[in-house]
Amino acid sequence: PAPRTVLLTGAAGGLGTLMRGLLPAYGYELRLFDARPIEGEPTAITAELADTGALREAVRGVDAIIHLAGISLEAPFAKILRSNIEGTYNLYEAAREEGVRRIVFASSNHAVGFTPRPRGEPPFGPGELIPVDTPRRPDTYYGLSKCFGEDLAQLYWDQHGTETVSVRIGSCFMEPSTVRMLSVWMSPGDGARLFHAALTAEDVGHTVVYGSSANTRLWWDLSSARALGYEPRDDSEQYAPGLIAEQGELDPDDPDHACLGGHFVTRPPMWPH
Ligand code: NAI
Ligand code: 15L
Repeated sequence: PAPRTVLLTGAAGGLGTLMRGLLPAYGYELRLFDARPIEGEPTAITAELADTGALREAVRGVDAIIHLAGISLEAPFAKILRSNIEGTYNLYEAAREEGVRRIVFASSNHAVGFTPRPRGEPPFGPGELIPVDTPRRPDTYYGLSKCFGEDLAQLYWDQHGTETVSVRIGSCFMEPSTVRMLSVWMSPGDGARLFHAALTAEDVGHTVVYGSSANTRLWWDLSSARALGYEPRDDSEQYAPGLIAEQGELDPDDPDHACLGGHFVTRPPMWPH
């Protein structure tokens, strides 16, 4: 049966807030979890991923989990270790103990951020798009923690039969705000479509997908996402003229623009907290 009650970790964050708005229309009842309280949501669980007791209670009785909680930018290793590595382990353990079968894990393009991006004129053909099985090349400790999450998901599938769809999200914001984002943008509507597909597709085992819209300037292969039933409806191209007029085309010889991870490979943005 399709999952109905879904735990959304990281529910107070940017993506969590977008998904709180969009996923209920698919029939999901969301249980919310975040270290930060959420205004207007008195039933949300306010706890750290380090609080294994709270986590175990939070996952009890849900049909599936969308795991967004974590540090979403670069940070000192000790912080990444606690929130993203140990935190994700704690979540998987809680899910195993409570018998939750399916997790959708918010991985990131930064797990493969040092991969050179396709060069030349878009749209890029099948031989040029970055496949999901390209070798991991994390661009930060942050990206490294997403590699860990993907490997943890594989272990929990092989060892315990816990299913995961790891979504290597590009940039999910209301609108693309940089020329790079024209290639990696995932509209919020497509994000909800992809999470819904990841929650409902059958026999996913551990599946890795890229998370983006069907952008004209797309850099990666969406076929594993489409195989889940995902049909993206959006394309960032309408924003291209304005952004290119403002910022110029990407120069592939500029180290800031040479790789999938963009400026994360040169000047990683730091988590402010
Ligand atoms: P965000 O930084 O806005 O939200 C993350 C949330 O996680 C915050 O509300 C924070 O309080 C919570 N959190 C952090 N550490 C925690 C801990 N130890 N225990 C409990 N809660 C904790 O990030 P955003 O943009 O909403 O991203 C959500 C997830 O998706 C993150 O895992 C991020 O790495 C991933 N992602 C997001 C992308 C995007 O375009 N928004 C792109 C690629 C990946
Ligand atoms: C990420 O992984 C970050 O969480 C998000 O804030 C964006 O910076 C995104 O990648 C990106 O690559 O644009």
